[in-house]
Amino acid sequence: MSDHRIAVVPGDGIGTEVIPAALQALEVLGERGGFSVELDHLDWSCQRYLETGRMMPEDGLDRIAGHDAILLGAVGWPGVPDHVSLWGLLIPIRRQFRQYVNLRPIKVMAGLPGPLRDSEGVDFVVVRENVEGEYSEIGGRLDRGLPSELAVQEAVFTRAGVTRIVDYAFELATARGGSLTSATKSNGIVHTMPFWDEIVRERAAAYDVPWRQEHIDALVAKLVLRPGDFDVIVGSNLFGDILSDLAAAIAGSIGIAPAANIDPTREFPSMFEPVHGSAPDIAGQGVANPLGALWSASMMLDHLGRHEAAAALMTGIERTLADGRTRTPDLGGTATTQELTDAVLANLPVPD
Ligand code: GGG
Repeated sequence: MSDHRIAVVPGDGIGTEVIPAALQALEVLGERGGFSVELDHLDWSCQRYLETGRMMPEDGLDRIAGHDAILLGAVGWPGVPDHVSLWGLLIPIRRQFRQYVNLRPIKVMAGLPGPLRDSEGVDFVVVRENVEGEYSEIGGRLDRGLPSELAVQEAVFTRAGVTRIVDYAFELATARGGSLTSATKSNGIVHTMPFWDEIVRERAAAYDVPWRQEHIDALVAKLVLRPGDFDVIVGSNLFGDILSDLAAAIAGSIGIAPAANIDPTREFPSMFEPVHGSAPDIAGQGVANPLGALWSASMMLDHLGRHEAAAALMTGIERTLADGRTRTPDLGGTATTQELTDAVLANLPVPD
């Protein structure tokens, strides 16, 4: 019997190119660390949707509910509307498995300066609320195709949902010895955002953490001007998604950014995925950056209690970037996905 059972969903486009890199790393680290990983490969994707009308089988979630973790590549492909692919796969997994935290750390690493002037040493985490908020099925469209056509989309914020994500973010800021910034827009969005702000203020009283709130428009400007001022940023589903793409760009490329969709209760498997999407423009060329998938695999190892292996993989990534000789095109180089993966594995620290 294996130590860890992982559901592997490469998905679409470059997801199918970067997930093999993560699996290669898991194999090497398992051999070195004396643990075994059993992989269940699942073809859930837009291709499957085009063939069967479903992104995943009807009982898909039941099939993976007992796994220890899910490793996902990317979702989305031209010809399948993005809301169909997202709501047919990624969002049901996040919701059904109560993965209410989407943790998206970012660091400006030595050897990979970001596009901003003052970004050396930037190291912050976006804590994105992952199961409610602006991503909601409540709403509808009327008078399709008529001049009177209209669309209504409701956002859903619950006291329990906001409280638990805000608590998670304050606890993370406490553990990091840092600060918390809450992303809001309570000047324009007059019901849900003042509610969010009230709960942040209430929960702040329980922690000894410096904190502030920023309207999302001012926050993105400050992130560009002074990214070093931030430590933990907590935001709603939509704000957190936008902030984490910006964070990845500050660090040099969305290709390196990882994400962990976590059920902190551990009742259900958590899911680990690079932040980037399926990138149809470069898919099939073998040049996708595997670092986001590798960093996500490191977060998965940490979640599974394989802290040494997780740290070794991060060291491999950091050394490879610092060395600078092997870079995929998004990082300004000409290396392939396989060459960059091999470089990271060659840069793993020698085990004791
Ligand atoms: N690897 C993540 C991925 O494929 N993301 C596609 C996407 O559009 N995600 C939107 C979201 O995370 O809400």
